[in-house]
Amino acid sequence: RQNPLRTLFAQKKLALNGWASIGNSFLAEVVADCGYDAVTVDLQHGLFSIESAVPMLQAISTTNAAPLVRCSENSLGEINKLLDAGAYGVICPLINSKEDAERFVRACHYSPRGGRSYGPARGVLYGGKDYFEHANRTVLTLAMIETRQGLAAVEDILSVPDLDGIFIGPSDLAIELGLTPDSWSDDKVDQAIKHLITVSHARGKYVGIFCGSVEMAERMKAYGVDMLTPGTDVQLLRAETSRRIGILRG
Ligand code: 3PY
Ligand code: MG
Repeated sequence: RQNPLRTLFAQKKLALNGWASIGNSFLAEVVADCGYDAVTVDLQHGLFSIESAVPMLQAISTTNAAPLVRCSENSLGEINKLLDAGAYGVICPLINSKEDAERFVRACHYSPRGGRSYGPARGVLYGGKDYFEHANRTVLTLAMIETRQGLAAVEDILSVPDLDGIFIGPSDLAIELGLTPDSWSDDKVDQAIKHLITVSHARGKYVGIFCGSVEMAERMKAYGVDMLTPGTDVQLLRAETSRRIGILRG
């Protein structure tokens, strides 16, 4: 099975990525069924672990959305398990250097491109019997740039051949720039984001970004990012629930 995100990226079409941060398969299925092109199971800030991530990936794979994960850290063991569970792409938080990026992409690829160990338990169910033949070119690798160190080292990070692109974390980036985590519209953050998009696209690498508001998502669409996340499941649930309660109490 091909990675539908790679097809969209090749066609230069914007991919919309849902964010599953509640450790429940039904919730992940609902998010994926909303019409996203991909859904990311978030093991970094989602309050759950691999045992919950597996049924979430199963749920997402009942839809056409590409199943992605954000690993909790740059760890071969965890990344291997998540790929074995059928993830078709990995977003790795806090990539600060070329060495971090190399370590990350090595975990995502079989030899000779990397050091991924063989045992794709569910990967073959989702990816097909020929999983091993195509896994190295199917799995998408996105390094999160969300620190001052990462921002400064982005050209080096982008020089890693097997890295498909970056995923910008605007909240951590804002904190690192001395601002509050919701300062997505601040000029300093905006300038950093524009710079990251320009240098990545100049090197033919993809750019994904997390957006804390619809306004930000529209701005990022106009900036030409390849993939955007319009909020987490929790944020969207809260926003619409609060809106309805507001109307009814109003
Ligand atoms: C950030 O904004 O720092 C993120 O990691 C978004 O997911
Ligand atoms: Mg972050």
